[in-house]
Amino acid sequence: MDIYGSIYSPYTARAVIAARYKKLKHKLLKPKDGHKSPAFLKMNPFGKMPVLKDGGVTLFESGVIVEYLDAKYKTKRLIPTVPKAGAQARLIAAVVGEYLQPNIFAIWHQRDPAKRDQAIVNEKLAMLNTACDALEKMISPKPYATGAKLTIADCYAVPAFFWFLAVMPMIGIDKPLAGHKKLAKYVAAMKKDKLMSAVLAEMDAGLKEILGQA
Ligand SMILES: N[C@@H](CCC(=O)N[C@@H](CS)C(=O)NCC(=O)O)C(=O)O
Repeated sequence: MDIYGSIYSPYTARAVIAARYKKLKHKLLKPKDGHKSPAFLKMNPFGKMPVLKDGGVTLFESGVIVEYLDAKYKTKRLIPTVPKAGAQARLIAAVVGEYLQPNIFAIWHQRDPAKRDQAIVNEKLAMLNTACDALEKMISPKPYATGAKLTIADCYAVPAFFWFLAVMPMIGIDKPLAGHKKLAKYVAAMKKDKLMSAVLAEMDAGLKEILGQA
């Protein structure tokens, strides 16, 4: 199967983590003529990464891709089949996807001090704080977000916290998880995890490249 995208994208990283965890043979490809080319727009009319091609199946939207992979390739489930555990994992993923990731990117767009709108930054910081407070209560870093096994929650949370830790210093917040001990413990554990540490290193290299620091 092919995943089109770049791993620095937290959305692409969700799909890549899912595929790697399940040991699915796949290639991560950059769209040949960019993600706004007619060929790419045929796969995703919104021109966004990731896109998955699995035989005759073409999908976009990272959450849909992760769920598809889990439903089709049932070994190493990402969404626990027990309803309560499945809901807990999905809920963490939903909070990250709805309340953490978008606000991190909103602040990323304010990273240039010369163009910064501090009112937007303050508003988004407050929303991020609420999201972190919620996740602090939901995550059990043992070592994964819901316990001993990697789930969909980690597919979402690990890339999001990578971006969180990268972006907050850009607005002068050097220890963004100082007030959230469980989240800090989770992030530290994920940095030591074999699969996740490789993804994090690749995301870091990708981010440095887009920032021109590579
Ligand atoms: N809801 C989409 C969001 C995908 C998304 O926003 N991807 C970004 C990369 S981080 C992208 O491709 N942006 C390019 C653009 O909007 O032109 C998903 O979950 O897959």
